[in-house]
Amino acid sequence: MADNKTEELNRRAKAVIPGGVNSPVRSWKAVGGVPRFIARARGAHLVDAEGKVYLDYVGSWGALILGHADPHVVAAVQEAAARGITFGAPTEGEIQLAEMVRQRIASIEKLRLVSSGTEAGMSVLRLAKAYTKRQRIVKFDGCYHGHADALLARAGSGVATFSIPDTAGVSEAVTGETMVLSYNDVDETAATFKDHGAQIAAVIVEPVCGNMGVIPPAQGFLQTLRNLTRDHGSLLIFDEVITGFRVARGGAQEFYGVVPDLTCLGKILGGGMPLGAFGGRAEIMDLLAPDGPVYQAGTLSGNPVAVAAGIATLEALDDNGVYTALDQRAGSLQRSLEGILESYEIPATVNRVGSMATLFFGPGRVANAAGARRSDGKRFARFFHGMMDRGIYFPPSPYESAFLSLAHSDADVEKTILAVGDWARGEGRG
Ligand code: KE4
Repeated sequence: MADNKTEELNRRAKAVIPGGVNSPVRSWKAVGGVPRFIARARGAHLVDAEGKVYLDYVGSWGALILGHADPHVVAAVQEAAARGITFGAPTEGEIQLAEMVRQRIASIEKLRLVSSGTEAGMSVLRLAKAYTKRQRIVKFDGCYHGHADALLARAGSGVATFSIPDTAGVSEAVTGETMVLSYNDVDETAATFKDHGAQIAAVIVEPVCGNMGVIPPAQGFLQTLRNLTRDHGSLLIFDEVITGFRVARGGAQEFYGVVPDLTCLGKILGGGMPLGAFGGRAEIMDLLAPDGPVYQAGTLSGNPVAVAAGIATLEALDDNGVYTALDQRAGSLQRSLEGILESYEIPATVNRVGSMATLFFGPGRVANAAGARRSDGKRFARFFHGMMDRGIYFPPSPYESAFLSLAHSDADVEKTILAVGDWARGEGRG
């Protein structure tokens, strides 16, 4: 239960901020209860306004692969800020970060820095439509690419492949050119291209879905998207806002060996500061203003303080073995949790790619959005609060990824395993 300081902050917040939060998932609406207000954090731990300490598996939704307040990142931010916070003019740091991204992700010959993943997704679609001179976009149910209007769409009813708005305030005129298919459904995607391929500007996909919980791509799914888009003159866009620099140094495209035409980046790219990017082949990117006809802009795009945080973060990820270490520690946690839950006869499955994972409660595997929606949200809510009571902060939604950082220790993993066992003992008694 939240104490009165948290209740008081929540009351004040709701008086001046819609829902008391600046992004809906922070409201704990999916799990109930009162969200904690965070006062400070370091490494793998958060401290809330009551002074309570939590082991953090949210990591600011995946941005903090180094952990909170990493000393090198903080120092880089402080030094950059002391030189000036924003200039509205080009800086050498923006070049350095762009060169570092290109060195890690070879498909990105040129990139444009923006201030969020939403801006990256919105801008990359405009660019893809201009390049192909087509308007139709394919996305997948359960994948999230930020809140640009055309992307807030869900599959239409019946055989209709054209989507309907998934939010108030957006008209069918806006989502009417967006086709929403089922993630990992190769046959449906092939059939859609057979009937509509000549009108499809691009497919945008999370190469590892992180927004319906973690759903890895089925064997061959990404390669099929690559083949279909190439065969029909469409562009393949990997939304690597989560997976970029998370699942491998070169992102999911390195991990799976499938190369898109365009890529969206965010989160880790900025080390937790507001930074996103989109990039790809120069012949496509050169369509952007000022040289090309596709307008895209931003007052704080490539902000020097955010860029400094990003450079420090990517440099820290160059240490040999960081991805192996993350994968091994996350794998150990996954096997332990699956074993504990099975021993208490609590049906559950952990979907994991590297250091991003989701615990789904319920029988069977989860391979798409429909499967994720069938999972037991009530049991997840009990799990979430059971972990909070034991000082462990999981994402407050069954449709999000948990993240392990380089700041998580073996002792942190052991504490988590013991806490889950303690919770499962009580839960297992029903
Ligand atoms: P932002 O506009 O929130 O920086 O990025 C949008 C975005 C784009 N693409 C992917 C794959 C994403 O996961 C996101 C944002 N992720 C969510 C959580 N899954 C951010 C948390 C929030 O909305 O508060």
